[in-house]
Amino acid sequence: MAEYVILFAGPMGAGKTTAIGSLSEIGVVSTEAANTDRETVDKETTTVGFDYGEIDLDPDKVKLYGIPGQGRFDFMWEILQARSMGLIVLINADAPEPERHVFEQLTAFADLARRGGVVVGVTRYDIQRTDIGDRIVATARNVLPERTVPVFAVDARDQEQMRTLLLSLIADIEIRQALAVAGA
Ligand SMILES: Nc1nc2c(ncn2[C@@H]2O[C@H](COP(=O)(O)OP(=O)(O)OP(=O)(O)O)[C@@H](O)[C@H]2O)c(=O)[nH]1
Ligand SMILES: [Mg+2]
Repeated sequence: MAEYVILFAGPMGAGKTTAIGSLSEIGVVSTEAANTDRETVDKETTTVGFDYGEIDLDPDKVKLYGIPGQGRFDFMWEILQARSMGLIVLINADAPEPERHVFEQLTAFADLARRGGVVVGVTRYDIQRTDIGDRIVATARNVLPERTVPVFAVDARDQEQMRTLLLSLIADIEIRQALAVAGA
């Protein structure tokens, strides 16, 4: 049995809090406050501390942490990054320049992405279907040329889709651990 600590990062409104709510088997601990930046994302609340949830993927136990998308809370990022083994970057397809967010998030969490596993989930694709897939893949290759970064279109509200994303991340972490043990 292994215990994994997974970090959800991404811009405001990408669905980090929603995704942790979809996945968690315990009541999610979240720190939502009124959103005073309705111009960037028009939703009522935003995360100001972090989200926390847990899921058992027999035999493994997974701890899920979500951080705020608003940059001014970025002191939390370093603390949680150091504790994490895998990174899920969520990007909302309906944001302006979604690939810029991919660049910013993968650059901010490059240490974790290199040390652990990493996947990208593109959310809200049903709201705005664009040709951003290629641009997101190209941006991820630019930031992390030594890594293969899987990119999925997901709905953060959908438990099954979020499980698929999480399981692919855990497979990535396990493969890399096995390769490290084998000295590859
Ligand atoms: N239509 C649609 N809505 C989605 C999808 N994924 C997430 N959402 C919605 O988008 C919103 C995302 O909000 P949050 O989960 O608060 O986003 P967040 O990333 O935690 O944002 P901050 O904490 O403010 O950084 C919620 O209203 C979700 O229900 C999707 O694929 N399609
Ligand atoms: Mg949130």
